[in-house]
Parts: sequence; C-alpha cells; structure tokens
Amino acid sequence: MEKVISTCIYCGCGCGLLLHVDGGRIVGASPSLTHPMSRGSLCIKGWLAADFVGHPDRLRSPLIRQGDLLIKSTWDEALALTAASLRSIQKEFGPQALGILTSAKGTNEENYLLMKMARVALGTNNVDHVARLCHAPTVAALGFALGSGAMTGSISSLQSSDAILVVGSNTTEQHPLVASYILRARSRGAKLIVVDPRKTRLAELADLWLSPRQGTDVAWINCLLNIIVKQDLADMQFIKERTYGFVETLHTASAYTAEKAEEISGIPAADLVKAASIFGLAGRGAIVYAMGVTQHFRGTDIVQALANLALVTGNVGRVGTGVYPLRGHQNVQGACDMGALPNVLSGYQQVSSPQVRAKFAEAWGGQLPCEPGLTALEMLWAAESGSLKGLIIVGENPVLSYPHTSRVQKALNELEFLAVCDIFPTETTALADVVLPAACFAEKNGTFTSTERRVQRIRKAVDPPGEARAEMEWICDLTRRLGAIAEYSSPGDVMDEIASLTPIYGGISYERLGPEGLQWPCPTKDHPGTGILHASSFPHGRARLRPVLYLDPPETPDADYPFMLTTGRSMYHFHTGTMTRRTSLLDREVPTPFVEINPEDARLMDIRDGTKVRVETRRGSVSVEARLAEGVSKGDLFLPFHFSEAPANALTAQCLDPVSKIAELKVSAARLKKEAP
Ligand SMILES: Nc1nc2c(c(=O)[nH]1)N[C@H]1C(S)=C(S)[C@@H](COP(=O)(O)OP(=O)(O)OC[C@H]3O[C@@H](n4cnc5c(=O)[nH]c(N)nc54)[C@H](O)[C@@H]3O)O[C@H]1N2
Ligand SMILES: Nc1nc2c(c(=O)[nH]1)N[C@H]1C(S)=C(S)[C@@H](COP(=O)(O)OP(=O)(O)OC[C@H]3O[C@@H](n4cnc5c(=O)[nH]c(N)nc54)[C@H](O)[C@@H]3O)O[C@H]1N2
Ligand code: SF4
Ligand SMILES: [Mo]
Repeated sequence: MEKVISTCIYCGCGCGLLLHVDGGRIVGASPSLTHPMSRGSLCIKGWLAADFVGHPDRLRSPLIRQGDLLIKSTWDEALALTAASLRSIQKEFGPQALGILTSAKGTNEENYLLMKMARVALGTNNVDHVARLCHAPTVAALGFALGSGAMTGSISSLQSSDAILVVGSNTTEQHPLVASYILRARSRGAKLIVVDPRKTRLAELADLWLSPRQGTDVAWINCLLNIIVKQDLADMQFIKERTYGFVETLHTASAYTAEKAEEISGIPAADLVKAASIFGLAGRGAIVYAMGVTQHFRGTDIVQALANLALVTGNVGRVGTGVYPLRGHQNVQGACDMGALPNVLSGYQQVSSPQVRAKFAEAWGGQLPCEPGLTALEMLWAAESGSLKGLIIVGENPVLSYPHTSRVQKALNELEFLAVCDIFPTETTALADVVLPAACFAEKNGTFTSTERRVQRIRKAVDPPGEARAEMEWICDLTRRLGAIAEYSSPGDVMDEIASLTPIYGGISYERLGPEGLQWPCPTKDHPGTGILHASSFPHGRARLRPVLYLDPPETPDADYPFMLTTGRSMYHFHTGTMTRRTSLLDREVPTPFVEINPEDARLMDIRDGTKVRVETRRGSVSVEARLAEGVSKGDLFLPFHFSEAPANALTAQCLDPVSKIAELKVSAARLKKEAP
C-alpha cells in the first residue's frame, strides 16, 4: 500500500494527512505524524476525508443542457459551447455582462488561473467567491487596522497565551485542531473567555461564558475596551508608538459603560467587568473569532472593534498574542491571496493601481480592466436584473449556500449562460447549461493555504473518475479558446508565476514546499516564512484604531416573528453536504435536518425532541425536527444549513454590510409552528 502525503480537504486548520492507495484505489486516510501544526492528529472529518473520493455519484463526463435534460458530451463540445456563449455575450453586451465565482475548495493555482481568465480573457473584474459570505469583513477590517487581513499569529502560538477570548466560534466542532491548542493553553493555566449566545462545548470548559444577544457584539467589545483603559490596564506605550486613532476610539467607546452594554447585549455588567480584568491583566492575550462575528450586516465594524481591543492591550506581534480569524474552507485564505476578489489581484494588489495593472499586463500579455468588479451577491442581483448574462461557477453551491434561496435560483435562471464545475451533481449544477466534471483533491496536484497562512501541497494519489479533469487543464484550454495566453506545464509552473508577481508569495516554489509548507509572507527564495506578523511594525507603519458604533440588527423579533433565528453548522457535515452526506459514517451521525430550541420554549409549545416543526421567516419556511438544546438561549433558534430538504437559506435575507458586502446570516426574526404528526 502506498501513502501519499497531502492536506485535508475540509476546514482551514490545514491538517496534514496521508492518503492510502491500494491497487490504484483510495482506501483511507491517516494523520501525518510530522505535520508542524496537526502533529499526528485529525478530527473525524479528516480521518474520513478519502471516503467520498470513489463515490458512485461522482461526475464523470461533461454535460450539456438539452431542454430539461443534461446530456453527456465531450470536453471539446462542452468547452466550445462555453467559449462561444461567453464570446457572444461579451460581443453583444460587453465584458461587464460576464463573471466568475471561483472556489475556496479549489487550489491556489486554480484560483489564480480563474482570476487571470476573468481579467485578461473575459475582460472583467467580476470575480469573487464564498469568502464574501465568510471572512470578507476580516479582509476589510484587519486590512484597514493592521495592514493585512490574515491571522496575525500561528495556531501553535495559542498554547502560549495567558488569556484567550473566543468570540462567535464553535471551535471544537468547526476548527477542532485550533480548539486543541486553546485547550492546551487552558490546561497550562490560561484563562478562557467564550462569547457566544449558545453554550458551546468550549463555553462549557471556559472560565467565563458571556452570552450576548445575537448581533450586539460591538456594544460589549467597546465596553471591555472602555473598562480596560479606565482601569489602567491598557498598553499605553504600544498605543503611543504603534497605533493611530486612540483618542477618537476611546471617546466613542466611553459611552459603552457596563450598564449600557448590559442593556444592549444582555450580558450582566459584573461579567463584563470580570472579562475586562481577565483580558486586561493577561501578559499575552489572544482573540479568536469566526462567523458569529463576521456574518452580520455590520460585520466589518465588529471585526474592527476586536482589532481595537487587541491593539489597546498591546496584544499583537508576540507569541501567545494576536488576532485569529479562523478561516473556514481549507483554501479560502488562498483563494483570497490569489486575488479571486473583485478589487485586488494576487497578494492584495489593487486593481485600481495603474502600476499594478501594468505589471500584470506585461506578464500576461493583455489589458486589465481598471474598475473594481461586482461582489458575489451583486453578481446575482445583476443577473436578476438582466445586466449580467454569463456566469462560470467553480466549486460552489450557491443555490444552498447563498442567502435567500428563491432569489438565488431566480437569478441563476435568468442567465443566458451558466457553466458549473463540481465533483458531484449539486442543486447548482442542476441549473447549468454546461456541467464540467472536476478531479477532487486526491486526484490532482496543487497547493492550499491554511488559516495560519501555511502554503501546503496536495498530491495526486489516484486518477479522477471517467473523463473528470483537474481544473487547470480546462481553465487553460478555455482561456486560450477565448483568445488569451495560458501555457503552463504543471501546477508548479503556475506557482512560479504567482511567486514572480506576488510579493507575499515571492519565495514560494514547489521545490521548497516540504511536508511543513511555508507561511507567508515569504518574500524571497531564502526567506524561512513568517509565523508571527507585525512583530516590529505594520505594513503601513502604524496600526489604525477606528471608533465603531453599535447599531441594531436589521430584523429583531416582534409579535409576528417572536424568535431570533441563527444559522450555522454541525460537526459532522460540511456546508451543503455534497461530500459529508456521501460519507456514510458522518451521515449516520446526523442524517436529517433539525432546529435547536431551548427546552423551556419547547415545553411552552408542547414540543419534544423529534417533534416535526415548521420554521418560518418573512422569506420562506422549512420543515425540520426539533432538538431540545440546553445551550440555546430562550427565544433563540439554531438551524444548520447542510440540508437540501430543509434549506436554511430559504429563510435568510440578503441584507448587506456596506463595506464588505457580507450578508446578515446570523440574525433573522422567525416563528415556529408544530406540524401535524
Ligand atoms: N464541521 C464543519 N466544520 C467547518 C465547516 C462546516 O460546515 N462543518 N465550515 C467551515 C467554514 S467555511 C467556516 S466559515 C467555519 C465556521 O465556523 P464557526 O463560525 O465556528 O461556525 P458557525 O456555526 O457558523 O457559527 C459560530 C458560532 O457563532 C455563534 N453566533 C451566532 N450569532 C452570534 C453573534 O451575534 N455573536 C456571537 N458572539 N456569536 C454568535 C453561534 O452560536 C455559533 O456557535 O467552519 C469551518 N469548519
Ligand atoms: N445560512 C447560512 N449560509 C451560509 C453560512 C452560514 O453560516 N449560514 N456560511 C457561509 C460560509 S462561511 C461559507 S464558506 C459558504 C460555503 O458555501 P459553498 O462553498 O458554496 O459550500 P460547499 O457545500 O462547501 O460547496 C463547495 C462545492 O465544491 C465542490 N468541490 C469540492 N472539491 C472540489 C474540487 O476540487 N473542484 C471543484 N470544482 N469542486 C469541488 C463540492 O462538491 C461543493 O459542491 O456558505 C455560506 N452560507
Ligand atoms: S480540523 Fe479541519 S483540517 Fe483538520 S482534520 Fe478536521 S476538518 Fe480536516
Ligand atoms: Mo466559511
């Protein structure tokens, strides 16, 4: 049996794993003992990461729509039709009528080639991906505050913290290996504060659990900052030497007394004082956060508030300190790094800069559009209104994963041409004119960049099924059919080009990427990579504090819709379930959709575990089983979005954060009805 060293396909932890191959077939996965972060551990999804690879549902040949049916075709027919359709739209309506949604499941090389295709072959900056619904507020707020949207430390650095503040992250279930480092710090004596409306497993293990009302985080974060400064626990030297904006920020935060913050967030004032003193007194404090922070209509402000808190306490740039946005998909960090975003090229180089455009134009041989493009949801709105006509979707399932399902379906149906590339048939491939079958992570070469900025290789262990191909082949083929240049001999060759154009990846090459990978910034071929950012300075000199005000969420419970609905995840499934619902051991754990409800609320409505209920919002309704959960606060409901038979996004709205354009996915007013048995 052969063991091929690779990287896990699920979450941003980026664990190292070995794929076991026997007779040309994949038979299992096990942890890499030498991986610098995961060190011989994997969570349940990692152990089972190879299970879906040989599943009989895999897409095996390109498909072309004929009426209601998707009919088997050759690659040449599918790509010829795609190229002809895109070219005719481009000719009639201009390049802004086209767009690409790339994949956080794809490799760096694939994301780079897709954003290049958008820019030089289609002539548009309309390129984006699910980071828009995930950490777009982080990219915006930390980019502004710290000069880089990435995690400032390394995951292992967390074990040296004295106090860890975990906000809106169900870490043990969604980033299990990060949780193991937090718990290691905890067992060393570090103080753990968890802020989540739900009592998560980590909250149960915390020194202090704060349970805010959904969407009120700015109030308590400002309050902590205020108390810390008033109690003389701020790092005045750090503030003076390394930041701007302290006076204005403190001025705004001073309005958030413990009493005021209690009134807004529901967190008892005494607990806020306790949290401020734990975090303020810690020599090395770290802030870890995820979707409970970002997926709000003012997500950018909440991230900024957390950055303010880290800076005022001097907790950036040293081991055990830092701001830790937990990136979700295994390569969402990389997809952003590669410039699969409408306003930047690879390495966050602005498309609006003439110098940047000239550099890429020279390397690529073509002109680049200068106007920033549309974000993911804006592309769908443009499709709905008829100004976007042609779209390529690679490795995303927006019909289930984007908010307001009926509107997403309508928008995709309005398109003149839709091509979708996936490894499985999905709710989104079902709407396509052309479906392209992809090789999965075990069937191709490339790199993923984990949440700690670690660039790591994946390696081909087995052949893809049927006619399925690594994306690189068809992306280059289509780019050429559209009249641009795309000649590469291998993914390593693409990485060499990325390195030559992208300063933070400048020293990265396949030759250098051993089992440990390399953490960017890695600017030169002899640079060892960077574990901790901002040790002595920030990319723009000093960090920027910015005052943020609390605003009520767009929808709050009322007499018609008395519950506060939040959506999220379970440990056993990944997003829209395309892979985990085809992994029998995972599907066995959570086979059906459910909504979590506080037992007391359930009792009042005569609802028991397993009672069929209908959850309704102003957008739509779904039918699920109730699950009584002590951890869910009274008046709240928690609904995972993994299930096509009860799509959570039928209920969510498309209310966007004005800066990052993320949607409010964590707060909707809802009502609950018992269904007839
Ligand atoms: N098993 C599994 N792991 C995954 C994924 C998966 O689908 N399944 N997805 C990956 C991806 S892409 C991502 S982005 C991450 C997401 O990882 P997480 O962000 O940890 O997951 P979520 O369940 O979306 O929400 C996190 C928590 O936010 C809390 N929350 C909701 N509203 C608020 C609020 O207003 N304030 C605060 N403070 N908390 C709030 C919820 O109660 C929930 O416990 O997980 C990654 N890992
Ligand atoms: N209500 C609600 N909605 C949410 C969220 C929430 O918390 N609540 N969270 C949001 C967040 S944080 C995220 S990240 C998104 C996730 O949204 P998506 O990324 O759209 O969800 P996935 O189901 O992970 O879709 C990935 C697709 O890639 C395919 N795939 C896997 N490997 C490959 C490959 O190698 N090549 C290709 N071409 N395809 C591949 C999979 O089969 C799957 O169809 O959902 C967002 N939507
Ligand atoms: S923690 Fe994340 S990367 Fe590690 S094995 Fe689990 S799903 Fe994979
Ligand atoms: Mo995500």
